[in-house]
Amino acid sequence: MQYTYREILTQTEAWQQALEKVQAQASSLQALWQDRPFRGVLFVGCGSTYYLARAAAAFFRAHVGHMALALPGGEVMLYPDSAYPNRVPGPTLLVAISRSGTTTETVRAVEAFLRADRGTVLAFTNHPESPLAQLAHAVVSIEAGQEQSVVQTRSFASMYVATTAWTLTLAGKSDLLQAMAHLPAAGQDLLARYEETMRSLAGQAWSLVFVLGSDFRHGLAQEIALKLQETSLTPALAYPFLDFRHGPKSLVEPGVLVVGMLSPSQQGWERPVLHEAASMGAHTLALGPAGADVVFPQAVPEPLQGVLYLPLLQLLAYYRALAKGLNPDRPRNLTAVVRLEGDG
Ligand code: F1P
Repeated sequence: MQYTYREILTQTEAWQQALEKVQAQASSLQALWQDRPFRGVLFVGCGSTYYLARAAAAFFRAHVGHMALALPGGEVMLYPDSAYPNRVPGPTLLVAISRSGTTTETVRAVEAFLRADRGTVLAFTNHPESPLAQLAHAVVSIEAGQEQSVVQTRSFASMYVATTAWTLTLAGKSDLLQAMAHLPAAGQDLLARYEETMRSLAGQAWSLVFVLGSDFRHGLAQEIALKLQETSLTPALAYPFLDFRHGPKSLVEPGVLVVGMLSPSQQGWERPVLHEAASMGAHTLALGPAGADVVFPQAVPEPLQGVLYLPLLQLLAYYRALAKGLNPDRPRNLTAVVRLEGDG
């Protein structure tokens, strides 16, 4: 046992490789984007990598300034006409995200997209020899993100860093790109400073965990909720901060934990949501700006902070599993890859 733990603790090495890989491919990735007048950008993944796709699509909209959608692989496989409408003139860029590069829905969605000649496929994966990598026009593969754990930890973070660096490369934001070099050290520093905080928080029997995050952080919040579900069998739900008030807060009571992935720029709106949850009896954990329970290095600009939320909240799920006598390396009912029958 313990490979999940080791993979969480060493993930900043995979972040570093993600940065190096994107940098090495920068000119070809820019050429791929400039090569065709893409009318649509569609991010696709399954489970964890669907949530990554949602976070990456929001970040892409904000920094490249182009509309972008994220959908689960199964939806694109079954409903292509609503995924990439055939009356939208012009090619679509399909960004396929998959740790294994083998998940049936993602691979079949890409195959159908290519058969219909609807555009270009860019893959982000940890396995360069995978079926997805063979199908794509271009591949960013972060082998250092490969893992033995069934649930995604360093793989997810490595691909998230890669999509972030790719987006900033297309956007020509070299200042932010250069600042990404500080992320691995910042991640290691946070793990050293706050692992114990996560372990003690995980010792409490939470009946339900809310993970709140907005903009690109919402996809990351959904991923953390999934980590808590998969790893520790804890009921967990993710919402954008302000939407939490529109119904979900009715579930708040003592024994509920509310995790807030605060944004420096909008914390003035977000912190009151946490205060309101606390007034209803919830325990809260705030991450990010100065004054939060977990404080990020202020030197890391807000757009780059997304990956910094992951290691500690992955540890929260990991330690919650241990506290419940579960084995994080063998999550109930799960396999590392979902292969559908008749899938070759
Ligand atoms: C995605 C997946 C997720 C699941 C778990 C294991 O596979 O199966 O659906 O939540 O994290 O990975 P992949 O397409 O990213 O390999």
